[in-house]
Amino acid sequence: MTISNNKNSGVSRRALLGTTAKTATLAGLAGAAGIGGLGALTAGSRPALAQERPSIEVKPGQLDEYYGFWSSGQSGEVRIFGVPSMRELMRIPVFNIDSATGWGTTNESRKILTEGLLPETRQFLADKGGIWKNGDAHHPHMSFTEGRYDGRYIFINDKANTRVARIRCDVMKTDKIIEIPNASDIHGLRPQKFPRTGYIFANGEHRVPIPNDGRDLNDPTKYHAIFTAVDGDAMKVAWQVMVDGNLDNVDADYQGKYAFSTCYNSEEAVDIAGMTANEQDWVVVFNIKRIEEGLKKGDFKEMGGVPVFDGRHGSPYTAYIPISTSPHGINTAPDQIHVCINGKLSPTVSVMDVRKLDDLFDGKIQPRDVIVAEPELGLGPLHTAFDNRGNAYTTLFLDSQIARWNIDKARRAFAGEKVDPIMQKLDVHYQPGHNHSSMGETLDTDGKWLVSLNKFSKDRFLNVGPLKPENDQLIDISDDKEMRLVHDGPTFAEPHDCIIVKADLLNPKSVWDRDDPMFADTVAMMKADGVDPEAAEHVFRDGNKVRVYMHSTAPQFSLSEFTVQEGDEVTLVVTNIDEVDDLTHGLTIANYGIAFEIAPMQTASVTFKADRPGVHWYYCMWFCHALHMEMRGRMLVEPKKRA
Ligand code: K7E
Ligand code: CUA
Repeated sequence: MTISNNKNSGVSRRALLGTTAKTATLAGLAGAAGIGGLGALTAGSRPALAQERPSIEVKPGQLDEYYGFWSSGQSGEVRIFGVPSMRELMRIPVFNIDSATGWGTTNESRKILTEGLLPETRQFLADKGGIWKNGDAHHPHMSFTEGRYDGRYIFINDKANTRVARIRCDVMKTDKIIEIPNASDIHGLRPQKFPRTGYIFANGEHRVPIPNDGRDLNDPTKYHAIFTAVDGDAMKVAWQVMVDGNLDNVDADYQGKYAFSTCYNSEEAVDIAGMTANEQDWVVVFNIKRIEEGLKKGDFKEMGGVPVFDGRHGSPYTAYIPISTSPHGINTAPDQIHVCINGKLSPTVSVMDVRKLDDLFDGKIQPRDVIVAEPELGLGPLHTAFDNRGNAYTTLFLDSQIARWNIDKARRAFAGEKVDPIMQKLDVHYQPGHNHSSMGETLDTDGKWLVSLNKFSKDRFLNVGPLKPENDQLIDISDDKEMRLVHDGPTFAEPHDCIIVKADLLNPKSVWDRDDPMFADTVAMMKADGVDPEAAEHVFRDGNKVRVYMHSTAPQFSLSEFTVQEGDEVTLVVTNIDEVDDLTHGLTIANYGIAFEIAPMQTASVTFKADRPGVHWYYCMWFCHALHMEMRGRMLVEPKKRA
């Protein structure tokens, strides 16, 4: 835990006055153990604040108040954190390959990784193991019902291989991944907030020819960027819109009428100089109701098997609002009115009033009329978060600061009143990208915590070589007078974004249901073979196809050996019949590249070619019992008779 308060050395007078008596009492009670659980944070220097601000210390045996869902950029996974302790609790493999859980190895995960691929991608991957091995996951967001998190799913983008994934929050596992046709490189992603999710809005960032099959290679005027609405229940593309420029980030309103994306490269250039030549780019607004009507009327072109609307300038389905060149993040405030468009190359945040969008689409006002504030905050504004008191928190990438500002004051200043919307700037370390406040993208925003996801950690941690961790800093925003930096949290490559969700909204299972869809196919196969998962052992041969069934119960696999012939195609199915919280087994087959998790009451399977004769021990790799080392058996692979 690091204490750093650069800009905030002063203890507020109110805090001091208000808590001295309580502090004395509590100090007496807690004795040497520290005051009110904040001993570590205040380190004796600022005991007076301990009573007023929320505690970041979560003592051994205590639970965090919030789940944090962190993306992991080029690591391709999602990580679950506890907030405010900032402890990493779990990793959810999504687009990556995972050695511990067998994601990418098991039949169940490979089905999820392959079923949503486009035919041309499947063909491309045919001689490369059949699945992508990397992803670039930026934007994790939970499903909504009427503007509130509903605990069903987390959705996340893959910029590297143009995919959208869904994670089931009841088991914290990825259950669907689809590749998006026509688009290239899904970046911005947000769920519809109202009436429910509903749509997942996903921005294809880079412009490419459609189809991208070798035509128009060097004719950028024929490249296009594609906005996609995914049906988040079916995990299928509902519709797409072709736009001008590049698409960057996206958000939706609280009314269910509009989605909006930041666009850069209105020049439609292919190099940096060209992309930043214009003074202005834009936000493109998508009129969901009109698009749905257009869908009924058939006012679209079918491309790549999905309906695509022409949303370029002049389209009835979109509106283009000029913004200073290369805006980046876009964030809807929980006041349900204001949308903050972060300037990036401009020191400003442009604030749009969503109530004006109907008039814009009806031609009653001009595009810039929807902008109601444009505070100048500092250099490199990238993303904005919100509290429950009308304040906004904008990351300043170049200034390495968070600017806290008041939306109402920014509106009044824009209207000509002499008022400064900026309340405080807090140094962060260093170069923040996203920030996120507790429940801050929902109607339940609570104004307690803010996480600043900083791209550089430089000198904040022990030196670990040329590649440094990022630094996710926790900031207490509960007091309007003073934001306080309370914790440095190193992370591996590279969380771009996170959400912070009240823990009581989620209640994941500790033991799998036997009828879970995740392994339903495998259980159906088992049934067809007449296998009872509780039974000890079964080996079925069908020509050179062999199906081996066993179960695990600490500290044994029900099969201590099985024999196959070199060249057999072996499907190994393991069911963990330990119906005990936290009693996960795993199965590794030595020198076969096979390892996977089998959590309580889960069935997992793997299919492989037994093309390596010899004795191959399979062993449990999840430490489960005093006799865990003995939890193993032999796969005997008989060599082919050689001439
Ligand atoms: Cu700003 Cu991909 Cu959300 Cu990174 S994006 S920071
Ligand atoms: Cu089962 Cu270790």
